[in-house]
Amino acid sequence: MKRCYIAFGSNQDAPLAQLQIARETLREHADMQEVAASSIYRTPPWGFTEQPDFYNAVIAYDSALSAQDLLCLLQSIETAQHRERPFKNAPRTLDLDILTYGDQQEHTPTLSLPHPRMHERAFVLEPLAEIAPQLMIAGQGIVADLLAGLDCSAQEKITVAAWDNLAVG
Ligand code: PH2
Ligand code: MG
Ligand code: MG
Repeated sequence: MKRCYIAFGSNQDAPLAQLQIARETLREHADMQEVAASSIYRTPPWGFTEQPDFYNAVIAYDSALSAQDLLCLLQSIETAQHRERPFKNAPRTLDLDILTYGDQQEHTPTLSLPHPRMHERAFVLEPLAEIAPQLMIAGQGIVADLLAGLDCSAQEKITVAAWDNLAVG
């Protein structure tokens, strides 16, 4: 089993429900064991800014899949939830990104580990720091230290009963 951290994001078509459905799909998968879930945060769009606020969270899993098979699984969940890719950083029903996969480092056209931009994104690091503040990001540093250099003032941790009450497991 490998410990991995997956970033969840949505800003289209009932984002909170999109995150919840994706989480429940992964909880039902035989090769994925949920270990810890962050709260959900409402975050301003980064990159292409003319779009609605996002809802972001990070969940830790122990996975029996290879990183490549995990990527395929996440893409199949995105597709099932009607993810479209009209342009870079476009609004999306669901984005599931592998942040880290054990201590694996790889850079191929389809998969980069650790995620190459995670260390500069408050919408990733604030939820990640809730569940893994001491996680070391290869080549970048410790999550809590990376977060300390970022402005999180426009992000808001929100209360979502269906999400917060789902016991880990
Ligand atoms: N994802 C992006 C681009 N911009 N901004 C926020 N706030 N949250 C995201 O998940 C996000 C983004 C590309 O994956
Ligand atoms: Mg992304
Ligand atoms: Mg993605």
